[in-house]
Amino acid sequence: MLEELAVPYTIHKVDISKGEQFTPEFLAIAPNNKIPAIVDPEGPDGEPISIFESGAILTYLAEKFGQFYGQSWTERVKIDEWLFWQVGGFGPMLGQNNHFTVYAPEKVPYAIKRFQDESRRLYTVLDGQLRRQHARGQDYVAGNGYSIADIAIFDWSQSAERHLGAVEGLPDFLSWRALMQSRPAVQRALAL
Ligand SMILES: N[C@@H](CCC(=O)N[C@@H](CS)C(=O)NCC(=O)O)C(=O)O
Repeated sequence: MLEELAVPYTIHKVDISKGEQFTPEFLAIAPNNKIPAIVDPEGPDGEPISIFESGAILTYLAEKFGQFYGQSWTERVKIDEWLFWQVGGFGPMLGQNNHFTVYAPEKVPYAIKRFQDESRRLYTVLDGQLRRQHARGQDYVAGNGYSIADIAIFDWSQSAERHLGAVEGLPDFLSWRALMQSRPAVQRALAL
């Protein structure tokens, strides 16, 4: 999002494998001890503001800079649907998929199947939405252009092969992901 906006920013690495998300300094801005979080020294009314939760960060930046959040109330509602879908479903379910298939010290077949099935369902829902968007001449997930919904969904989708095994039967998803990967700002961000 920051690369797309072309605004200046400084990255502070928080190494969650070393527990740095539990330091008092980080908890002061992110009480849920999860990345990402930001501090904007020029927040509302010129005062600094800290923000945690990726959806809140994206809507804040979209509103502050007036970009990637549609042109009408209706369009914003459509973008919100897919932004909330990501933060409430896609992200958490793929996270649980990763946890039980990759990190869990004990292999629990029920949990692995549960979250792999749910991942497949969510990717299929996303593929269907993109098919509807493509049918109305739109390349992106929601509304009438590139938005914070695409930005939110893209990062997890980079690991679709790991979540699903084989990415097959999702043609509209794959063409959208390739389009996202071709964006210069996305390439710059990934290179970081
Ligand atoms: N709902 C949060 C989820 C963020 C999240 O899951 N962050 C993970 C890394 S991808 C994390 O910081 N985990 C550290 C921990 O759980 O202690 C958001 O969208 O910002």
